[in-house]
Amino acid sequence: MRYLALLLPAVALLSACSSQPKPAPAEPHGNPFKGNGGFLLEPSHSGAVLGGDFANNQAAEAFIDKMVRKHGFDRQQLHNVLAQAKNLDWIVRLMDRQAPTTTTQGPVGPNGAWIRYRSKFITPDNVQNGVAFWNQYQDALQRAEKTYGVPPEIIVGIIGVETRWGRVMGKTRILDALATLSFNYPRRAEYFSGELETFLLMAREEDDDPLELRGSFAGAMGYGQFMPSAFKQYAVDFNGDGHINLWDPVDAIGSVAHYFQEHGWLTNGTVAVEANGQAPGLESGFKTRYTVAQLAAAGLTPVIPLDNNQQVSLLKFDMGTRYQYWYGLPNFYAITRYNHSNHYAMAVWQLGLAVKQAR
Ligand SMILES: [Ca+2]
Repeated sequence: MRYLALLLPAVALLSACSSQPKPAPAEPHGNPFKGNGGFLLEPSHSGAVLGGDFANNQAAEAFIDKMVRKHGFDRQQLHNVLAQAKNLDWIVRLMDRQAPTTTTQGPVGPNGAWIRYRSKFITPDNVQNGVAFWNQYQDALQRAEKTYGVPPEIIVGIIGVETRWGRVMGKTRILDALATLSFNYPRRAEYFSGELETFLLMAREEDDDPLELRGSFAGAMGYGQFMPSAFKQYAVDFNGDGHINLWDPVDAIGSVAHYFQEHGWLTNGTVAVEANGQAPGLESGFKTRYTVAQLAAAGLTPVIPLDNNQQVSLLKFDMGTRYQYWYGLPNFYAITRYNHSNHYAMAVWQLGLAVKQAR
């Protein structure tokens, strides 16, 4: 259905112009891509120049050309929308600060890095807020587990770490964020212009006003902070109202669960198992692969038995005075598909478990 819908908009726009006797009534927050009595002009007949912050920006012009050619967007409407997009220099500065460098070697630990990270998320207030969310959306969480095989604690953990269950979903206009990163940030322009393309398609399909949607400075949206590409691939209409709305908690619950199902979540599998012992000489992280026997030879034993032939990753968490080692199982890796970070994945899981235990 989704793929079919993506192929149809050009046809839908044409038929909207030719078959409707009257223009659609104006809505107070109308979608600028729909209605308003606009003409679908041949590209060669629309010569208006892009104004606003991205005027004379060649990447923006090329993007508009592509959207007209590939997806049948109305050039004038795209000009109208993108002329209202703001170039936000602070986003470029933030992205540069987060850019990977080749000298990421941190200070010699242990210095408590994991304790500090965990304490941002696993707090009594946060756990209580998670309990309230779980109780309120219990039915949707159970239905998501039944449909996708992903348990409530993982969905609750993700939405908690991402947005504190909808409290912090971002206030940046998505259009401004994605236009800035597409047209004025060459290092990631290819990725972000793909996201902007998908974002505008989403707005058209879902009848959202692209000038109104807000989220993170990188363009992540809603309860689960989906990028537009994640919306396209994994978001679902889980409350059955005919629209996929990332700002609707029930749609977000189904979409997060679907994301995990598609990223290899193993139903009823655990996430990680703590180890007794220390293995300072071994490389660690979610990308590492060891057999349980290899780790036993290095001096680690699991606190609960693991299949000896199982492939695991070795996880190492800085507890301040020592390192805590864990066997990372496939479901730990699945959580890192949401955000490629050992700390992130462990915090999601432990927050979800803390909320579960507090219910
Ligand atoms: Ca929905």
